[in-house]
Amino acid sequence: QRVAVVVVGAGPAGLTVGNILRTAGLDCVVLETETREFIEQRPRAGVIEEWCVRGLEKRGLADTLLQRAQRHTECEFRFDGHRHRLRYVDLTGQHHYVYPQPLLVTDLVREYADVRGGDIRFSVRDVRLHDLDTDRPSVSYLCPDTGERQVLLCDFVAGCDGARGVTRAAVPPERVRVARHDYGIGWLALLAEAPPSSDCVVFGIHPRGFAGHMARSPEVTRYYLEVPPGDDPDDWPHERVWAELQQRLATDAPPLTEGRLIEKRVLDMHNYVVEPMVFGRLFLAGDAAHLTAPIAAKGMNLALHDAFVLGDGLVAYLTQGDGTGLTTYSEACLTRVWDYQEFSLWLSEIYHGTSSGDPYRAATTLARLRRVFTSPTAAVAFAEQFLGPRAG
Ligand code: RFL
Repeated sequence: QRVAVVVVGAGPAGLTVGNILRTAGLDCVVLETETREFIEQRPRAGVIEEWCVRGLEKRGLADTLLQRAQRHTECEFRFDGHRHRLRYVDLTGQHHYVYPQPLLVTDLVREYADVRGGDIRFSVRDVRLHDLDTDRPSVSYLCPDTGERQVLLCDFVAGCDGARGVTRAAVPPERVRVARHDYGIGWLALLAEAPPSSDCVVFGIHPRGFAGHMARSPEVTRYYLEVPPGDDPDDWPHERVWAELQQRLATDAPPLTEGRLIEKRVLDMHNYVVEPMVFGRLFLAGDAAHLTAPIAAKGMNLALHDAFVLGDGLVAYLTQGDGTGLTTYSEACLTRVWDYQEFSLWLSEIYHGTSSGDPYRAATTLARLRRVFTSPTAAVAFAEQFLGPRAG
């Protein structure tokens, strides 16, 4: 079988590329190792920036999101036992949308497969990429029903298979530079069956470690606790989790509303960036090309930015022979990727400096944080990075 583009991975990046290609009437196949049910329920991101929502809207992909997402206009830092609110909407005119990633994936799958008639193959096994540095690349995989190897000939491959996929590994090591950063800390990522305990995102900066509170829906709240990297989630039973959250987020605010923990996993916080994001006919997008630990809630936003640039670039080339978008793809994406990487690093020091055990780092962290609440210029600088580029 021959198609214009094979998209590997049905996450936010791959599904957005697929949708953009289908709108232009181009043939593509999306390959996904998991089932549809699984990807429509996998909990992850929730915070989407305004420019990103506008990008989805422009491509006809935000109807349900705009009906159902919550709009957030401020955030709260808790330190020194007090609450400090930052109304970022007043500083930037922008707000955050909160819309759980599984809902966005559900919308994107439905639009791609059920509305735009796109070809998507779930539960595929052993995906392999071939002849990427020729103009006749191909992708093969084992069919889940028959176990036979299927081959898809194509013009381009979009590598959108996330941090643990295979496409990044198909690039010869001498053709890329991989820059890595390990924060040396872990986060216990939790989902609680409990209504949010605040009307906005809350960051607890505490000598015992960072704690975060993020609404996901009226019934479900995401929490984070800084823990030693590699900690075992089983060492964090219900009582210990809630005692630690109550302590690290304690102020004059009412105690947190507790609930059953429906997800509990330890993330070892690290970042990487692959440069360039292109090898021959393979274009990497999203977490396959760069990872940002969820410190600043940027990963899915970057994945969608890549997808917009890549989808538009592929359409321009395949329908009009205009290769500009593909030639500048890597550079256009990496500028934003590095900007967000730097902000994550900056924010990480605020979150984790106080609990580092180093009194010098702890005191400079608090100085940095106080500056955001005493200098209007510092507040605007923070808000601009936190919200991302102005929506066009
Ligand atoms: P995904 O979402 O990982 O999708 C990749 C897809 O590829 C499939 N796959 C394969 N398919 C075919 N062949 C193979 N060999 C394959 N190997 C894997 C996978 O099953 C999957 O379906 O990557 P994509 O599209 O690049 O999207 C990236 C985002 O998912 C990620 O950056 C965000 O979840 C990061 N993130 C957040 N980002 C935000 O912008 N805002 C947030 O609030 C936010 N919160 C988070 C987060 C990530 C978290 N975790 C779990 C690390 C919170 C958490 C806890």
